[in-house]
Amino acid sequence: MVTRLRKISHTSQFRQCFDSILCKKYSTLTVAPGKDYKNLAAFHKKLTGSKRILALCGAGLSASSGLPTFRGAGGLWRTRNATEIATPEAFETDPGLVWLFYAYRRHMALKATPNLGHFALTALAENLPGFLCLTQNVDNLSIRAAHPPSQLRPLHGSLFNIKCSNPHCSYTEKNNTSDPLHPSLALAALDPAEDEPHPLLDPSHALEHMPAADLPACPECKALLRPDVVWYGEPLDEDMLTSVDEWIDDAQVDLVLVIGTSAVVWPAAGYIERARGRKTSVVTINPEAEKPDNLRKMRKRDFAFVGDAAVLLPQLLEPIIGKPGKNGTYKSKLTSTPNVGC
Ligand code: BJW
Ligand code: ZN
Repeated sequence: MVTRLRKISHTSQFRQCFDSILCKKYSTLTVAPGKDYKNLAAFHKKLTGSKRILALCGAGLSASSGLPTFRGAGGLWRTRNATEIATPEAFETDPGLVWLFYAYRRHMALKATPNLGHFALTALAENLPGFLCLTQNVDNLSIRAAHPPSQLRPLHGSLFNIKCSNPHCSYTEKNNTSDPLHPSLALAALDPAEDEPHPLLDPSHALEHMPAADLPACPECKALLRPDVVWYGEPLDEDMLTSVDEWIDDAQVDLVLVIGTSAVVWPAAGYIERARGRKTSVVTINPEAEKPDNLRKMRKRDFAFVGDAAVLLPQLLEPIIGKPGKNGTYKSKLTSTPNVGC
């Protein structure tokens, strides 16, 4: 029965891929944005009339916390594209390199702090029970900004969850924030002197090949451990996708916030159009929001705001969440909690 359900659900993930291809094919048929597409007052009017809001967040939300994005500037790690390393194939070929990449990102995420964009979304969740936030980010910054877990779906997993790479072994660790995670990954947890590049980011600093036997191993079956994140070609968590589908189907979604994401990765990107009803507005919050590709996808009710999500979100959401306090957060209950797992 479970296998059958999984098959159906995998089929639905594949169907979303086909939908994306159709969407691209017919995207030239969509209409241009309306004249008010960057009008803050018009957006505030839509926002305050919204009961159900869905957000899709990406790496740009954490950019002003100092964490690099995946694509475009900042998407290079040593000489490789980050998107090439985040794959099962890369892990099979060179697990040591992939582990160093993740160990470095764990270190950077632990050093980073949530920004006003994360806190503004937390405040929106606290003020609006009909708000659901889908994040593609694995840095735990939304959790650390005290975003209520019941209103957050970390679609691509977490840097701080570990699992066994053996598909027949169910070993997992939640919220493991050890840094370094393992002695073999100590280089990733190093803090170089100011003005000096991190040795891992300096391509002229050669990396010794790390034999698999030196890497973190499963205490139960001795296979390699791996980060519990979703790589290309891997299915997203079934139960989480079901809960998102159910939430979307429950009632009309009034507003979709597309925050700091290139929205090219599926099934995440599919939720933007999946949630669109006759009266839904989609608002893009991104330094590239006015690029022709985005404007072409927009409909009359949609909005686009160009800039840093950490600056824009507090302004855009102000009618619901108010202004941040002196310490930059909203109300006293919002505190950064570095070691809370998801
Ligand atoms: C700012 C800013 C500031 C900068 N403020 N903004 C063809 C069609 C459709 C789908 C497919 C297809 N071929 C293959 C697929 C499927 C594939 C896919 O989508 N590929 C596309 C690339 C085409 N998808 C998958 O494989 C998914 N699985 C799947 O489909 O399973 C099906 C299945 C069923 C049954 C059995 C088996 C399988 C899995 C996708 C997993 C993605 N994984 C990664 C790595 C996660 C772990 C990690 O973090 O290391 O997720 S890849 C990477 O991309 C990561 C991100 O979460 C994700 C999205 O990136 P994001 O966040 O949008 O970042 P960027 O860099 O792209 O954009 C940043 C944006 O911020 C930019 O726009 C900037 O302008 C902006 N910005 N500063 C606001 N201050
Ligand atoms: Zn195992």
